[in-house]
Formats: sequence, structure tokens, C-alpha cells
Amino acid sequence: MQATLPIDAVLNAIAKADRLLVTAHARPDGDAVGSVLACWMMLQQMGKHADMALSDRVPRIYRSLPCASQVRHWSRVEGDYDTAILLECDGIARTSLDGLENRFLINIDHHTSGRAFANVNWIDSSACAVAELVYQLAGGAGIAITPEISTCLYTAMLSDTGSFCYEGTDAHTFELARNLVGHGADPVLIAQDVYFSNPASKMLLLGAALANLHLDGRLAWLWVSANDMDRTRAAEEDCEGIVNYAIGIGGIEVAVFLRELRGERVRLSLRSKGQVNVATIAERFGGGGHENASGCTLEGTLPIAMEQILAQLRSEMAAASVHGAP
Ligand SMILES: [Mn+2]
Repeated sequence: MQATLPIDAVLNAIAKADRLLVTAHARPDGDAVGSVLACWMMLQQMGKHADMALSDRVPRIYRSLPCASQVRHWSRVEGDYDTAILLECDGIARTSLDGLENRFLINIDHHTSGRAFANVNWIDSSACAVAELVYQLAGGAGIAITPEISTCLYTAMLSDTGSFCYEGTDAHTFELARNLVGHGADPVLIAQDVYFSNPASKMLLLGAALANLHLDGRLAWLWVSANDMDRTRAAEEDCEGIVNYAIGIGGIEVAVFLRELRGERVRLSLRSKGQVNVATIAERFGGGGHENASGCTLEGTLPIAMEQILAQLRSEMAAASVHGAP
């Protein structure tokens, strides 16, 4: 007898559920937001009672997505949800939501650092975005892929593939994009919302970060202090993508962006062009992600965090024989 496929286990669990909550990781990115919205719309079509909640607000650039205003901004789950669907989380803690502990949990993830922590787990690191798994789920559930669902899933995959640039982007990725556009996603409007609607604070913060850009061989790093954040009136979400300016330099193989948080903590975004696995490094510090894009939070001051991560990266680069000037 054939073992139950993970997607079927998820569909079975949804079929049995009465009241569902859909959530994703804290500091949600485009994939997390778009996939939560699409998953929720799918559940609505299935006639389920479902809500969406995130521990952080939906980033501005994703607030124009269909139904984005219905995402609840919670720190604790209240309500008699019998089942919660967690997207892109390697554990309950990643949601930063309290009150999930005693519920039936469904985990859907595409990170290489994914863990089978839930009652039902579907982890497929070959998917370009968790949106791809939600799309498959919608297909499996036999629901109609509406223009609203397509818009959310296309936005999610656009952001998670780095506009179809990251490792793993292949014919299959474009096939999915083609299907979503066929179902009503408008790639021009979505690109305008995601890439041409930046608040001025984001550009001012980028300027501050680039003033702190440092290069050493094939390694690049840059940072912003808590003071930079205040001075530019930047929001946390304005930091998204800054690391790409460092990894975008010719000859650079590994890059890190550091952001000083209140209370002697530092948030790190790591990027690699492929020779060094930055997911492993992030995991060492309690974070996670993909081989080429990951993140973690370090305890300590900005200079100490910088020293720690640069030492780790230099030793990993030496081990991977990434040497020399760019
Ligand atoms: Mn993702």
C-alpha cells in the first residue's frame, strides 16, 4: 500500500477541521503574506470558518493585496480554532504567536531548514515559494483559482524568487507564473505595487546602509544602527532587500546586512551566490532559511555581532575555498 502523500495528509486534516487559523513567520515577507492570503481564500471557498493572523503588521507594499486588511495583527491566538496552518515556520516560536501550543498544527514549508514539528508536515524544499505548495493544495482541493488568489500567489513567488533571479528558478517556476497570469494575476500592476511604491524612508535608510558598506575579498557587509533607523524614520520592513545591494556587487560571493535592534540584539540577513551555504550558518545562531538566503538574530552589541558573523563567514569561505580579491 502506498504511503499517504504529504499534500493528501494536509487536505485530509483540512477536511476534518472546523475552525482554522492561517499564519506564517514573524516579519512576514511577500511569500508569507501572499501565501497566507491565498490559503485563507482557498479555505473560504471550501466553506471553512477561517481567520488569518500574523504577529507583525503586513508590510506596506503588500497591503494592497486582496483581503490584506483582514489579516489580524496579534501577539496571542484567542478563539476556539481547532486547527492552525503554519506557513514557512520551523516551529511554533517562528510565528511569535502565543496560544498555538495545544491546537492541531499543519506545517507547510519550503525551507531547507524546515522541521517536522507539527501534527501534519509538508516540507518541500524544491518549491520556489511556499506559494507553489498553496497552489498545489488549491488544485488538490479542487477550488477555483480566482484572480485574487492568483494575485496573491504571483506576488509571493515574485518576491521569493527575487523576481525570477534566484537559484532554483527554472522552467517549472515560469510555468507556475504563466498559470497564475492565466488565472488573472496582472504582472505589471503587481510589479508596480511591489517595486515602484517604496516609501522615501526606505531610500534614506538604504543610503545610510550603503555609507556603511565594507568589502574584504569576496565578502561584503553593511549595517544600519538603531540611530540610523530613527533618523531616517524607517520601519523595520524598510530593511528588506538592502542586503541584495551588497551581494549584487561583482566578485562578491557572500554578503551580510546587520541591523541594530533595541536591547543589544542584532538582526542579520545573509546572502550567498552559491559556494557557501548560509542557511547552515544562520541555523547555528538559531535562525534559518535557504542555502543562498537566510537570517538570524544575535545577542550583543553591533560590533560584537559583526565580529562573530564575519569570523564565521570567513571560516566557511575558507573551507569552501572562496578566496582572493573580487
Ligand atoms: Mn518563502
